[in-house]
Amino acid sequence: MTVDIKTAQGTTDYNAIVVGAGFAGLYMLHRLRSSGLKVRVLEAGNGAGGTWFWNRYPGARCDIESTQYSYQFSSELEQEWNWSERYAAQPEILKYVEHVIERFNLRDDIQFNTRVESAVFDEASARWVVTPTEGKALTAQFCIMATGCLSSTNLPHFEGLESFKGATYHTGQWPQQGVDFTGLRVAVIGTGSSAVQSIPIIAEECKQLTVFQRTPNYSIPAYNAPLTDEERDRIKANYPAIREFGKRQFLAYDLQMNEKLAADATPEEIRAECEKRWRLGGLYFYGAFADLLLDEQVNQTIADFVRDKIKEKVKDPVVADLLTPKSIFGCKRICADTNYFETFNRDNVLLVDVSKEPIAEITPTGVRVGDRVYEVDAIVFATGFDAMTGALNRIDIRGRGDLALREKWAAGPRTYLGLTTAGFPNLFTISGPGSPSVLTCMITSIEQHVEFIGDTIDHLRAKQLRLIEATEDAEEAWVTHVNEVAAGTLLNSCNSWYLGANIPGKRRVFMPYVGFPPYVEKCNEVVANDYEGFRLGAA
Ligand code: NA7
Repeated sequence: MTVDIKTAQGTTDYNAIVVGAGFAGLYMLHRLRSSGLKVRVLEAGNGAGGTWFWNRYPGARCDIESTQYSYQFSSELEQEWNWSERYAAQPEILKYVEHVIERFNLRDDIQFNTRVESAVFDEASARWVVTPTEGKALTAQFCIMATGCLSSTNLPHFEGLESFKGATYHTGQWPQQGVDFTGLRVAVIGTGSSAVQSIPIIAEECKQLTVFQRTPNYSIPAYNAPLTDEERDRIKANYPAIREFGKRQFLAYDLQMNEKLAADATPEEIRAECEKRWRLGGLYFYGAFADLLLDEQVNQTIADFVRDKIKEKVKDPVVADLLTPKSIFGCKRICADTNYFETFNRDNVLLVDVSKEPIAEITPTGVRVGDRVYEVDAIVFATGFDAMTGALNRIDIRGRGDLALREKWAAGPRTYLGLTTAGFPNLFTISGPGSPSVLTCMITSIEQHVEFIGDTIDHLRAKQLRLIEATEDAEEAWVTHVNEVAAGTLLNSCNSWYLGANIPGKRRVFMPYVGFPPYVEKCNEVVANDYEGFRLGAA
C-alpha cells in the first residue's frame, strides 16, 4: 500500500494516536498528556467505554468485584467514587467511565464516531499514518492500539439468517436504546458468559425463551449484593494495601488464593475448600487450590463438586445433565451468575442441545435443528468474540516494507511482551496477545501496559531517540516462552476463545500470557537492562 504522506501530513499531526476509548485508551491519553504530548484518541463508538460501551445486553456486569475492577492510578478517584454493588452492572461502569473523562478533562482529545481503517508506517518520515473509514488521515510518531480483547464480535455463519423476519441482536453490539422482549418468543444462541448473564433476565421478560446450547459452561453464583457504607469505607481505608496485594497475585487481583495443593489435601479438606469457594462466589473458585489448573485429577475432583451443585439446582434430570459441563474446570473462563441454572426450571424456558446436531438454518420464522423449527420472534446471538487479535486484524496495520500485521500473524500472533511486534516500529498494543490481559483483572493489566508505554516514550524523548522496535530474536524467544508456560497448565485443553478455537479457520494458539507477577518482573528487567530485546534508534 502506498500512502501519500504529503497529503496526510497536510492534515493533522500528533505525537501519538491512540485507537480506542475504552479503559486502556482513556488512561493512555491521560498518561501521555501528562508527559506533554499532543494526543488524539480515535473511537468508533459515539461514546467511550469500549467493551462496556457495546455490551449493553440485559444483565451485563463485571465478574471481578468493582472495587478491584477499577483504575488505581489516582487515589483521589478511588476515594471519591462509590460503587453501589459488589459487581457493578454495565450502566454503572459506563457512568464511572464518564466520570473519569470529566474528572481528567479527556473529552476534547477524543474523536468519536471514527473507525480506523488502516494504520501504515511511513518509513521515509518514520511516522504512522492512521486513516479512518471517513474523514481525514492523521499522522503521529507513535501509534497505540487500545482496541480491546473482546471487541470484535463473532457472528457465526448461519444459513438463511438474512431471511429471518424478526429482530436479531448480538450481545456485544446491543442497541443503545435497549430492547423490550415483553410478549415475545426469543431464541438465545450460545451459553457463554454473556448468555449466562442475560438469560435469567430475558426469561423473566419474554413470553418464551429457547436457549441453543453447544457446550455447557461452569458457572458459580456471583452473590452480587449492594455494598454497604461500612464495606466501602473499609475498602477505601485499605485501598493501597489491597491494590499492592492484588498486583502480587497471579491474576492481578485478590481472589483469596489458597496456596495449598489439592493433591496434598484430604477429600474432606477439598470439600470444605470447595464449599467455601462456592459461598465466596464467581471467579473466587479459581483460587481454590494452587494445582487447580495444573493437575487434571485434582481439576476433575473440583469439577465434580461444581457438577453436583448444578444438578441440585435443576429439577429436570435430563436438562440438568445437559447443563452440566464435562470439560476441564476453568479451562474456559468460568462464569459468575445470578439464577442461571434455576432459570431452566421455569415453564417458559426450553433448552435445545445443539452439540451433536448443529443449528441447520435460520428460517423466516425461527431456528431449525434437524426436522424441528423453533418458532421465535427475536434471536439473540450470544456467540462471543474474535478475541485478542480480532480488533487488531480488522484494521489494515502495515509496518516496514508494507508488511501487513494480519499476514505476519496468519499462523498466530507474534509479539514481544504483548506490547510490540517486530517490523512495526513505534506501534504499541495495550493488552495485546502474549500479555496477561484477559487472564487477569484487565484494568490492572491495562495500567501496567499504559505506564510501560508512557515511560518508554518518556525515555525515548529524554534520549532524543525517535524509534523503538522489538527485535526478531526477542520476539521469537517471547512467543516460545508464552507457549511453554501455557503448555504447563490445563488451559490448552478445551476449545476456548483464549486459543482462538471459537473462530473457524483461526490458528489454534494460546494467546494470553499466564501469570501477572512474572510478566511484570520481565518488563521491569527489560527496562533495567536498557530496553533489552528492543532496538532503539535515532531515525
Ligand atoms: P463466549 O464465552 O465465547 O461464548 C460464546 C457462546 O456461543 C458459546 O457458548 C459458544 O459455544 C456459542 N456458539 C458460538 N458459535 C455457535 C454456533 N455456531 N452454534 C451454537 N453455539 C455457538 O462469549 P461470551 O460473550 O459469552 O463471553 C466472552 C467473555 O466475555 C467471557 O469469557 C467473559 O470474560 C466476558 P461453544 O462453547 O463454542 O461450543
